[in-house]
Amino acid sequence: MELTKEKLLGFYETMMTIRAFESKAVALFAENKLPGFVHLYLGEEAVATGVCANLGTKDYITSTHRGHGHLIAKGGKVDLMMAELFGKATGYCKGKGGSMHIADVDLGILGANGIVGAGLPIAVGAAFASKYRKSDAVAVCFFGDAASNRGTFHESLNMASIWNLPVVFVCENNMYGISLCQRDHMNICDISDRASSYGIPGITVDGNDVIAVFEAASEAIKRARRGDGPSLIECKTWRQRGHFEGDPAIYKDPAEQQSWLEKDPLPRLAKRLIELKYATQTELDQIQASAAEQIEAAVKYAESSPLPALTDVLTDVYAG
Ligand SMILES: Cc1ncc(C[n+]2csc(CCOP(=O)(O)OP(=O)(O)O)c2C)c(N)n1
Ligand SMILES: [Mg+2]
Repeated sequence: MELTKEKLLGFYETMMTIRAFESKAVALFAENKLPGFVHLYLGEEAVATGVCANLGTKDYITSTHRGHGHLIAKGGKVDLMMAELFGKATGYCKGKGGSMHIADVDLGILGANGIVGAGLPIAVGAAFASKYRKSDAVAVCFFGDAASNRGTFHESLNMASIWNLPVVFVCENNMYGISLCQRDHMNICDISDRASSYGIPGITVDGNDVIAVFEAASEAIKRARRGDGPSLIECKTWRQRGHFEGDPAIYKDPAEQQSWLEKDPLPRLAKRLIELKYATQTELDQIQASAAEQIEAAVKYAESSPLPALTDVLTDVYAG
């Protein structure tokens, strides 16, 4: 697929929308306006954007506890997301799920998930269903570096491989699982090496370069769609905030944090767009302003929405 001006500007808009949503969440959380936990995606915007730009509505994604970026990139509605973060009745889960339970099945978003590594077998199930129904839908699973140590990762890659399923495993290697850096939780550098154990392709890309992510995902998704099976893409990136809002992240080396802030995916794409003469700084500023406006409108919607009624406490809640 050619990387046209429209496509690259579209990447910038999506990344800016994620950034505006997450930056607003930082402020709202600090003001004590969000009742639940939030795990933010600031710094990792290029991954969800580059991958989801290859997907249509019929394709599936599974997300994580750090899921806002995946949802936005797959077309999730920011007003319903924001209302859910506020715990309001107009939110995606009617205010009862919060950030980690947002799903939109009509958009192929099979859900954020508070259980680390839980999205992997769900994506394998969606890919199995797609193959069984002879649909050409592809499932993409986002997960973290630490999640790749879980049994669900190994079982899912093995099963996807033996059944040749249309699934792409996207590891967001932000170098940390909570406070534990990658070198302390595994003895390998590249998580993509794990693919070879299951006989599937594995590739590592710069996860802060949206074009590199887009191109790697494009190849893996095309391969899955034409029936050639699963692959693993490792995107090396960096979480700019703490593990959750409120975590001061004192375990991070300030020099390393600084060096990654210099590799921030948004200014990188902005520089590229200007070099290619696809946009002027003023046009990029306009994209930023309109993303901020969209998020302000979402906050207004959330703030003016009612809390769930007390009488609804037990509705939409599964009983075992
Ligand atoms: C099964 C399970 N074990 C432990 C936890 C606690 N926990 C929440 S997030 C997290 C670390 C996840 O790290 P990673 O997969 O790298 O994702 P990141 O937070 O870096 O995006 C852990 C251990 C959990 N939620 N679920
Ligand atoms: Mg991580």
